[in-house]
Amino acid sequence: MEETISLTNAIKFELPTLPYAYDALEPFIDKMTMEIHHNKHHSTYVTNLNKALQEIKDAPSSIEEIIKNISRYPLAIRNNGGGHFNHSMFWKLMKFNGGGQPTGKLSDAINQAFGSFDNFKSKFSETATKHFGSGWTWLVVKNGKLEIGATSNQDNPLMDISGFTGAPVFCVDVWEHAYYLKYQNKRADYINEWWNVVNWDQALNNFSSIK
Ligand code: MN3
Repeated sequence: MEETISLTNAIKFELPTLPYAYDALEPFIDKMTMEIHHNKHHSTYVTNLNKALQEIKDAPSSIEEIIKNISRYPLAIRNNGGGHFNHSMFWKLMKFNGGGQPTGKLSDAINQAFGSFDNFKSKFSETATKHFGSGWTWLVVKNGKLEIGATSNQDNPLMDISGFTGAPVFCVDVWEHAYYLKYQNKRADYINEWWNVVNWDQALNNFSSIK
């Protein structure tokens, strides 16, 4: 008897609405980059994640469950699930009239771990600028301490196969698709301008929700 895999059993993800207009991050991140990044790149990760999940017999209940147990899944789910998870986090970490500095407990923790906000900022920028190829730069909590690190492709520090692990507070996308239209090969310039759109309230929310 042929085994029937119910496709309705598979969890289906949707492209989240951007929490601001495509031109809200101008002039630091241009409207066309945001449109293509959200409506083409992120959208394709969601489509391909849903497609890949149809092959999975025991449907996972959430994206977090998939990410944390990623070694059990095929590469298509690692790439597209990571893509969906990372971008969903990244959009919220930017806003119109962003920038400035972190506040509250996050500010204290950054000062404690890196000496000052400026030290943190230059170390984070350096990691993001020097990361070879496509990937992400992260601020994470690991063993109760803040750490900066990078992952390649769409890997996330919560993934059980990641070379850099921790609970993410904050991230920046350093794939060329995130900046090439406006900044071409000048990733350092993109990072430098990107600080102007950071949503520190959201970073504090993320930090506060880590147990
Ligand atoms: Mn991207």
